Amino acid sequence: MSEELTQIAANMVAPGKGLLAADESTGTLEKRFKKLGIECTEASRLAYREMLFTAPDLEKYISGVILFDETIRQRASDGTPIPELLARKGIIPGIKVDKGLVDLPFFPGERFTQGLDGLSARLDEYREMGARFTKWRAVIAIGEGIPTSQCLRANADALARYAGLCQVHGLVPIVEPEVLMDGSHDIKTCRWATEAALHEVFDALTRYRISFKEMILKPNMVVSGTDCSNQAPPDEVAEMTLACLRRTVPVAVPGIAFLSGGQSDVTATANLNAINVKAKTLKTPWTLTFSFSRALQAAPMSIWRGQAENKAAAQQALVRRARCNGAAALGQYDPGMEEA
Ligand code: 5MM
Repeated sequence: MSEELTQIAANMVAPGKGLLAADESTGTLEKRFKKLGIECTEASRLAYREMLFTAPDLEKYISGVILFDETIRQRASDGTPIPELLARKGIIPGIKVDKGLVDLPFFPGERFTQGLDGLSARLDEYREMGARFTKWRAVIAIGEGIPTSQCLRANADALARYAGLCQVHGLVPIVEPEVLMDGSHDIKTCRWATEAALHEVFDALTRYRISFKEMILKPNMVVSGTDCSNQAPPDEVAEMTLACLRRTVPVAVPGIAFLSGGQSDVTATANLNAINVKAKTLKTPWTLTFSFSRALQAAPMSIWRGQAENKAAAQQALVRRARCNGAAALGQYDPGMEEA
């Protein structure tokens, strides 16, 4: 089992490839559809996701797709189960297994992730359906007096217990501690919070005896807060992000796949590229790639708008973003690729 998981983790971060996060819960997808006037029904969610997954050449740049519970149970219009449709293209099916966020009592503004109860049985079911990796997202907010050590520890412990269950059930865990961009804080504050979060996460993973070579880390990039008047350029994002990772992430972790966190799609690509350019000079040990949701889907979703006649153009937009991010994962992105 261990060798199989090590191989799956390596394939998830194959050179020039990354992950498509399509695991929006129904409420999140509904909000995104609503902004574009797209009706949100079980059928429209399936049509949208089938459009994404059947995009020609997607497999050249996308190693795996993170699915939502509803989607992994659905069938494409030709009757093929969605996980099988992906596997036939050489894309590894994955599944989000957390059950969302709840307020942390007595800690205003902080939340923790639920979903450990009954997880063992769900993991067996998902593996049977074809999933080979999983994802659990913890959310850390920056604000006055937060994050607190209690919030960091509660979330890190849950991530570690989730990761252990996945590894014994034959699934590679993606460990996602997301420090949110929301706020007017500067990049140094994000660096501090991200370093504290990652330190706590790897402390918990060590205490719970998690195998580092059988997991993928999905962190935020270290960036300026959304409302900060001084937005750090890609060079500074790369410097701060790598400084933070080098102080916290063990060499045995095979890959780091960043979330986009609300950055624009082109900004996320430029930052990922700068990170990889700098990583080469520092000879960092991990593959540094993407596991984007919004930064891959914003363009195709706004083109598709629920209309079958927009499918081909939406798929082209998705594959363009995937190609640009695949290049950025190698440190070979050029803004000219946006026009190609
Ligand atoms: C797709 O969004 C995922 C969470 O969805 P819910 O909040 O609806 O459960 C999320 O975990 C996502 O995978 C990551 O945050 C990466 O997405 P971005 O948009 O930050 O790249």
